[in-house]
Amino acid sequence: MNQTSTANMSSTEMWQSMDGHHLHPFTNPNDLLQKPPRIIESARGVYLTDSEGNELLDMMAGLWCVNMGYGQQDIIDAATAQINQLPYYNAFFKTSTPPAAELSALLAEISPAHMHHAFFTSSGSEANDTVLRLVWRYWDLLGKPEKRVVISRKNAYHGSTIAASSLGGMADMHAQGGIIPDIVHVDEPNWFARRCELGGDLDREEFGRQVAQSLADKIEELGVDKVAAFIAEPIQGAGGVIVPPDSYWPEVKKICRHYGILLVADEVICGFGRTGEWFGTNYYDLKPDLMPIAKGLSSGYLPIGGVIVADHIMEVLISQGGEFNHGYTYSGHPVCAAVAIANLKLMIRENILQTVRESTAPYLQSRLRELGEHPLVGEVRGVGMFGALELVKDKDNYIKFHKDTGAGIICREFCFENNLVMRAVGDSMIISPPLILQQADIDVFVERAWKCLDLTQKAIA
Ligand code: PXG
Repeated sequence: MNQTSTANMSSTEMWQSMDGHHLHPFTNPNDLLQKPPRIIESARGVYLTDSEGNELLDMMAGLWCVNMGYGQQDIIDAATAQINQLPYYNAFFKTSTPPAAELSALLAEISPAHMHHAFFTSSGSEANDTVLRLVWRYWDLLGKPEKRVVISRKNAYHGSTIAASSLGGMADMHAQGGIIPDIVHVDEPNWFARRCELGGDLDREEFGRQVAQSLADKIEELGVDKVAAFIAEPIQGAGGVIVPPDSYWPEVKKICRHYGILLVADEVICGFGRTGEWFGTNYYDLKPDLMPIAKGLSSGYLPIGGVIVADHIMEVLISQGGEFNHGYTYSGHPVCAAVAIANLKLMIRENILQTVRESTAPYLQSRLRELGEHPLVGEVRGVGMFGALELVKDKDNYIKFHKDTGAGIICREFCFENNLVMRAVGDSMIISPPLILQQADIDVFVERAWKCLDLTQKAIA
């Protein structure tokens, strides 16, 4: 296939022709036969450059990960130095490497006060596979092997391996891959969606308490002796930037405590500054038992993830003895770890969390709310450097578009054409930009976004 000569092709056509051999993630291959992908060739700061020379404002930080932006020389230098020094060695069989050691110590410093250990993986999906093994191992060691069930939420995203996608609550993924046993799902705290279903008033905080209660009800239904853990993203990312009502997390925290089940806070997106804190867990004061991490840990420069483990779990692993039969070739990969260290040190040196909290996020959130005045936008959601604009048919009466309208996808395409990267989740237009975004970039974003909302409105009128 695609044996076409590349002699008279532009560089864009040449890459696109070669890309015909590439099976893309989460993509209908047929769509790419109709319209080949845009080729991204380089990037600096918060802007991407495609093969035609267009400069796109990247309001998604790649895929929720390039938190410190593109082209950070310190991170590039750290990778270069480490690949020269020691490109690979493992952490199995009682060995370690300086970067793996230093990164675990650095993470212990910035993690919540009761967490001092990290297991390393190459991705968030592997981190969540690790979570499942740790949860089961923990209860096993405590002599309660029947505590197996992990409760998650509908529309959660925890990754794409079989275990991670089972933990996730994406119906489309379950339809293709099935779901492994001992994982069940409860409702998500999606106030706007519920309000639209009801077509009217719904008290936000009361709704938050009700959804939290559905977790308690599920534990009672299953029997607490069967339930091992509850896993959730502090703020759902891929599900559509679902910011829970303020009442939700305090109730959930109480329920987990009351029933003595582990709380797993998936920090793959929320971690490393997205809320203006190191972790979403700090933002909501969750005190979790396990925290899967990835993405912003290295600002996406190299693949690395992990699980941060609470002290009381480590104590059980240590005191009960025995090998933890789990690990990946690249657990604690020295070059990836060196990149993560450089990224975290850069975040600390640039005081990025404080800048986000005190200046960038307040400005972003206030300008985002201006976009809420557009007739197509039924709800604006956002916290810190997270945002979502919910496109609706009738904002006064909370009526959504029919799903076949494809309002979100239409808007996303207009954004691309107008040099703006926003992600569409259904009809939610999502942003999760690099933390280094400047006010001038936010102004560019608002101007382009308003234009694309206008174009979308005209296209579907
Ligand atoms: N947990 C959460 C909360 C995530 O968002 C993962 C785990 C899995 O991480 P890896 O590194 O295995 O991909 C994620 C990943 C999207 C999108 O379209 C979101 C993610 C990945 C790919 C696409 O929004 N999140």
